[in-house]
Amino acid sequence: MLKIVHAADIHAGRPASRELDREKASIRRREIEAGLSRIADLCKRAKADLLLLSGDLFEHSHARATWAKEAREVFRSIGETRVFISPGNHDPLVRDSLYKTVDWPENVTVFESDAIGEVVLEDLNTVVYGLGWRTYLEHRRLLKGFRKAREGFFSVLVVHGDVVWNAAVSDNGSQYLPIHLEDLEGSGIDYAALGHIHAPGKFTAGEMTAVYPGCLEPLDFGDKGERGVFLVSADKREGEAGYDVQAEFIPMALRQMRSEDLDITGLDTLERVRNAVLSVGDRSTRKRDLWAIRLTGVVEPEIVFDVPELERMLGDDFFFLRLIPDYSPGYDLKALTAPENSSLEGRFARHLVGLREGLIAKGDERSARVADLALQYGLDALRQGKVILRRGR
Ligand SMILES: [Mn+2]
Repeated sequence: MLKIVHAADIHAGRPASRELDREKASIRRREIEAGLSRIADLCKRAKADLLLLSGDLFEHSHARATWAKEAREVFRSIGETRVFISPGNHDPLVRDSLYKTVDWPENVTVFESDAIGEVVLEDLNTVVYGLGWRTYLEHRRLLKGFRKAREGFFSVLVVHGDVVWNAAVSDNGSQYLPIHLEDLEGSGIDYAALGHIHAPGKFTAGEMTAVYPGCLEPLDFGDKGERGVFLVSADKREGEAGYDVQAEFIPMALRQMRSEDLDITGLDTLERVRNAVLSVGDRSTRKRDLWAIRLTGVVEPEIVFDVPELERMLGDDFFFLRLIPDYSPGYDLKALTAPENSSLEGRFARHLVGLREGLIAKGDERSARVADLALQYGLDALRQGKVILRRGR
């Protein structure tokens, strides 16, 4: 049985979000850089024959030469595992690429051409095909018409690219090496080791199994959920052509990105909001993960929470916390819009509520939302002499 560890999009060197303070940014950067050695540990434990790295291993403009030296030693430490790297859009084979300036160990193959190359591994009855990016954008459909050159081997393709799902409808002109499903289906490949999409996913096209392992560590707040690598095994089918391919997702990320809504209706002090925020998740995930918490609900109009201060108060409880105010002021619209209310506030509220309802009736949700905000800001201005921004940052 052939054993493969397949990873992509490590993005070593990537600077952490500017929102992180210096200490945490450097922790995070180090964690992302060290991802490769955790993958190597898995290769040793699983006795992997192959390690496939499908691009964006590092960021050309940010990766340190010292990281590349560490990476070289990590690869050397898994001498039993053959490593295949297909550079992507963040680590293309430009002139001063670390792929060219570092003396990589013998077990490492970097696909340096943007034409598909092949490496035949007779002892494993396997052929590995792959290609590398040479520029930061690649609009060419480089796999178009590709067909494996050899029969009778287990065939693997390593490539960083963008599967275009609706190619039959329109080729949307991806700038990230568009791959049409027919390019994979017609290739005769058994396993396509893809990279570029940061969420893990697996699909089949004909007899072929294709996997996007996703990024190793979440890199942006959009990268929610587990992140990791795929452990793949391939077995020749008894007495017939083809292989049974199993691809299992192995979570490996040290931290997760989390988003939650928190209803703070009725809370009237910073301390109470602080305690409510501390009811989200559990102690260990708060300490470990990067959180974005949206404060929703209805709050007394006079109350404005100092969100940066709140984040400071909670700084030790979360690895990282971003609070997004999105609550509404609890103006008593029923009393304000009552016909007998002849105050300026009353007339203003009746006008805006009427406007808003008209817009809702027309199905114009967006303008209705603007009218609602105008109502809140107007009432703030009339009652408190200032406009209060409760939303967004
Ligand atoms: Mn990437």
